[in-house]
Amino acid sequence: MIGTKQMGRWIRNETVRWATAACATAGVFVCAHLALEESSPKRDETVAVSPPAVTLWFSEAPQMAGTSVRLLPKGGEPLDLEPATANEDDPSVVVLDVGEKLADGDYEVMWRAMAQDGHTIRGDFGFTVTTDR
Ligand SMILES: [Cu+2]
Repeated sequence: MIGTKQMGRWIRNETVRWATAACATAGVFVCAHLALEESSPKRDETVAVSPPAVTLWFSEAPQMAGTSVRLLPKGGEPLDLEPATANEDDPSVVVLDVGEKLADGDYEVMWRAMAQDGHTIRGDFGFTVTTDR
């Protein structure tokens, strides 16, 4: 005979197991709870002013220990910048200070974020800086 208490624990364990399995099956790019919702610059955006920062809005606060953002000219080496940081008021917002004026051209943002449960998601997107017009 299984007690009600044990049953409750069993259901909880099964729920955790299934949630974990769903995340794992979907692969590293999809995690049900952590996702990139918005960015600045946006994907494929052309900006007329060199952006002072690359900002990523996530669906929840990632673990910064497993989160990184790199900015690189298309086909080039990542720019040597200070590591991205979480916004103090809203830790689901991750900011990479650019700190220097970007030359006109195509750029790529490569990011990785670790969810509170340890799952890692990653992605990349590009934007273009065109100031001479
Ligand atoms: Cu997860």
